[in-house]
Amino acid sequence: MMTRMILLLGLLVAGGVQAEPVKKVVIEPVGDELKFKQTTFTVAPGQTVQLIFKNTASVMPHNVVVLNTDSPTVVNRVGTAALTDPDYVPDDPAILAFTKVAQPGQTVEVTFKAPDRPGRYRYICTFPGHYTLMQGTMVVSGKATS
Ligand SMILES: [Cu+2]
Repeated sequence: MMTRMILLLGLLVAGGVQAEPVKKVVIEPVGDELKFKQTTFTVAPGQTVQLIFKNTASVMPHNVVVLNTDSPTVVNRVGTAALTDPDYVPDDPAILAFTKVAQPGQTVEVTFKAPDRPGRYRYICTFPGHYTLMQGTMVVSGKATS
């Protein structure tokens, strides 16, 4: 009993340093449409993000590619380059993080550190033909977690 209490106390102390060290975000598509159901989510500057993409579609493969910008020019550049890339994720310095392509029914995930700079960051699906419609915004705001 005593040991258990000490252990619990230790966990509380360790957990008290950061309120929410990891932000878990779950994203799904809207049926078989070229749309994310979650078109926005908010994280703290520098926060660790665990992004889970559940492909609930019945025929469409999708992925999630998070960019370090909200620029439509960059969205076009990455989306266009993805068309000819074997994995549909081009080598581009604007890509902050990406999941693998999830086939219908598959779940994929990626863990990454959010930018330190508050702002709006676009995420897109780079499966061919999807990026112009399949987009969302990661908002970085508030107090840094570290
Ligand atoms: Cu898609």
